[in-house]
Amino acid sequence: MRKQVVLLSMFFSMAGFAQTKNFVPITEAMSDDELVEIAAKITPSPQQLRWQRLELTGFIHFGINTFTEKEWGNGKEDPKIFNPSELDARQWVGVLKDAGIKQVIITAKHHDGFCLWPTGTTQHSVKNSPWKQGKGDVVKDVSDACKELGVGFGVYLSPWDMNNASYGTDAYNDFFLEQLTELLTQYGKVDEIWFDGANGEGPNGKKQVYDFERWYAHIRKLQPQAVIAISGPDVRWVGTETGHGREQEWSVVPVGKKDKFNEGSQTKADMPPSGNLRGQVVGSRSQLRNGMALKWYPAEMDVSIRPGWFYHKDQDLKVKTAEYLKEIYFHSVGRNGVLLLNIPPDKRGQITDYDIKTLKEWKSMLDTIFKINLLKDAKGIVPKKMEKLVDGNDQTHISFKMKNNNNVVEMNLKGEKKFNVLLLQENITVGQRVEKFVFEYWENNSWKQAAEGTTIGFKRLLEFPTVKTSKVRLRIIEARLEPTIAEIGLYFDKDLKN
Ligand code: FUL
Repeated sequence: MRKQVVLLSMFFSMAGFAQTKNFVPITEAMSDDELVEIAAKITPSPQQLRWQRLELTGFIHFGINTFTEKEWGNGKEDPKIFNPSELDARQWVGVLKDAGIKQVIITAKHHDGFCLWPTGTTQHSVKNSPWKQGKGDVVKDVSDACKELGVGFGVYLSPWDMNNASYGTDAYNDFFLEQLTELLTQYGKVDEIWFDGANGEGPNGKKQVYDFERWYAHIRKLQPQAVIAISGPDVRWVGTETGHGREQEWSVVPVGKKDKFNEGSQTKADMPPSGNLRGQVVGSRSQLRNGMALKWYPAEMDVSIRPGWFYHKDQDLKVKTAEYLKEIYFHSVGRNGVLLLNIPPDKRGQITDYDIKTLKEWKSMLDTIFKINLLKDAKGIVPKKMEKLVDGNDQTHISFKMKNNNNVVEMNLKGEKKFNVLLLQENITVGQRVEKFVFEYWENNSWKQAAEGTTIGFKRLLEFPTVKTSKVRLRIIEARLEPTIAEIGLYFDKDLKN
């Protein structure tokens, strides 16, 4: 019996289930110190942790808008215009996978209400289009490709539906639940469900009060491993659609207080974030009291590789450059977030060579920068044993006791090295704790500052003017509780202009 208990608890701690607490209610009686400590001990759920570690996820916007070349339809489009000549979902997933993307989300239904799968809930779907004589299923093609290529699979299902006659009435919430049931039972494992925040009028001019709570419970029952994003409880919208996150990005934020910032479509979402989502900082010490609870609610940065979310021929020459995507990577993944990069297929149903070229260049740029960690063979001065910091494992760490001034990592590089990129990671299975740090190098018998920052979180990347030295140190200046540093890396980006 005892053995069983021990084995069980070992299993739970290995699987990351033990001590997982991603939500803690707070009261006014709690002191500031108590709040800070609570915030420092909140950790991601296993679903959130898996999602965070993906770093790069991809969006595919494809649907009726691809054929009208519009960003938003009106729900009155004739399904007959949906007719891709060479739709190849394997190409989509393959191109994204080659770019380093680990999970792909397809717009199963956008605001116009047209469904990319042959749903039984409405006639407004691929089954009434000429594509494959109405026998096609884009959602299946994408989920099959994801499974075949070992990429996560997700669906975007727009709550706003400009086509369905029941929109604006209670019946629509049932209709939507049915659509969810189909998507969550007919395509195997689903890793992410993405609910858009947009809530406009339906065909009868009415707005819908979404029954998010019921939908969430349904998803948890049918696909418990999935994260529910944006108008959902697991993943928070960073507040822009530019792909750039905040320099200070906290994964623990106050939630649950209705205020002017979450009026509208998200008010029904359970525990919406409190305070200004678009604000400079969300979740700093002074903001912890803004809600009814503190919650692990990490940020996602969504952006399209083109100006629009859907394909438009006249944007072929406006595909973002690899150089700009690199900046986005540093400002999303490198700012404690997950990047959701949209790559829209064209009318043929293929990702164009313009997008592919950029993606290839981007991937090769990042691979080149992060190929060699110059600290790999460094010798720890303080602490002497620094292997855990360079073992490539984000769940092994070295912890520091701030109170005893034990807040420094000092390392000797093997000879003089040249670098301009710093990578830091906290072990978020313990919590997010660092509030301020500096990174210094030894030159002319003194320490000089190369970079400084506030939060680290799952991953922090910083660029700075090239430095040449044989000794470096990281000093943690402020933290919510003993920081647990999981990884440190130094790299040289030859293309960095400084
Ligand atoms: C927005 C939508 O209105 C856009 O069309 C797009 O789907 C984007 C990802 O979310 O809110």
